[in-house]
Amino acid sequence: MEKTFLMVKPDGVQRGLIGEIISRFENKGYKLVSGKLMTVPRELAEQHYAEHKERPFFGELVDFITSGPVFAMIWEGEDVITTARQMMGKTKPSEAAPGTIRGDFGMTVGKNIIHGSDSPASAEREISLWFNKEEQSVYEKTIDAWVY
Ligand code: 3AN
Repeated sequence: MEKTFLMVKPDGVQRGLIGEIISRFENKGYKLVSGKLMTVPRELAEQHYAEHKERPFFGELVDFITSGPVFAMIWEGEDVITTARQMMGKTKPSEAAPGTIRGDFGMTVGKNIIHGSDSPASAEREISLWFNKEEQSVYEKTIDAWVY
């Protein structure tokens, strides 16, 4: 079964949106495999956003993600990588459709509430960057028989 890495960013944590965001993915039928509230070390933030190293907003991005606790998560389910991105909405909240997380709660591109892996390769990379092997262990969820 496919897994993805999702993270409630510091703005989402401060605004009390962790529960709302978890509910959306739980209600859809996905399984929360792991989750932790943590302050992000600068080195981890730089590794996480390595692909944006040359972008003008890289420093701002790292400053923001290390500015307060985030809620890092692993979610599992059929096509969860693509579907979670759809549920998050476009990067720019002004382009994110109503009904999506960014469409409903986001106001700026910098503070856009949530991060989600954008491909199977980045999901694999980000899950192993943020969680050790023990934290990645999956459990049975009986409701799955009614979801699939
Ligand atoms: P997404 O998070 O939707 O995958 P990316 O990968 O294009 O978007 O950008 C990574 C992060 O960089 C975004 N979540 C956003 O917070 C930030 N970002 C993107 N563009 C800008 C920008 N022009 N100014 C400031 N931050 C930006």
